[in-house]
Amino acid sequence: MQHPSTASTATIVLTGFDPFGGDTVNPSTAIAQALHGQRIAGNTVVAAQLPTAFGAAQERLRGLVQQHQPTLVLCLGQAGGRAALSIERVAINLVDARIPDNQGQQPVDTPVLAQGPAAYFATAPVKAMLQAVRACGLPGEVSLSAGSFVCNAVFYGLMHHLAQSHPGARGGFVHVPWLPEQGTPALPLRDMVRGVHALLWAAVLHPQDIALGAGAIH
Ligand code: PCA
Repeated sequence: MQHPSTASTATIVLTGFDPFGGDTVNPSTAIAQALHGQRIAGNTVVAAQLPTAFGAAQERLRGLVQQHQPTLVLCLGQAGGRAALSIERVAINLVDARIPDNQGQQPVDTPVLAQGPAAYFATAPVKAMLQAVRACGLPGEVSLSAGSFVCNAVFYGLMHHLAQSHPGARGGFVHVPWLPEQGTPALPLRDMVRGVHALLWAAVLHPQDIALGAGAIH
């Protein structure tokens, strides 16, 4: 007989990206790896790294969802220049790459998915996640743009895939600042790990989001 504490097979898939654009590290993958195996309210975190490449990242993520049948998928990505854990609310159906991806692809003004809707919202509870980050004493924000590079495309592809094939699973995306050795503004890895751990708990414990004003005037 299985021990009750190990009986659950519910999974959270938590991904980061490999380094890109000349960087040698990517905090998103370091955070995901640090949380691999954590138990979060009956769910086990499975961490994985996605390639910073338009086509390959989508394929890898779809494979992970197929394999693990997760209740929640949270993708992390690096957003150099941002100062806070940046909880993305919207994924848009647009690719406009300012730099090539890690396979040399640099699409400009193409849809992520021809015939797809203009945008998807995160189904993870962004306000509850924000509240959890702030309760840790860490900088957090709800962001209304995940950019137009690989992260936005992966986020869009994830939300489309979940909507089509896994309606019971929720999805979200969090952009994270640089590590101190990469530039400023930055957050230490241990703080980002603490913040993402807290927001994962909030995501699992809040089937419905909370009402908390966090919008932008511009
Ligand atoms: N950040 C990039 C892609 C990979 C990553 O970590 C982005 O924001 O699109």
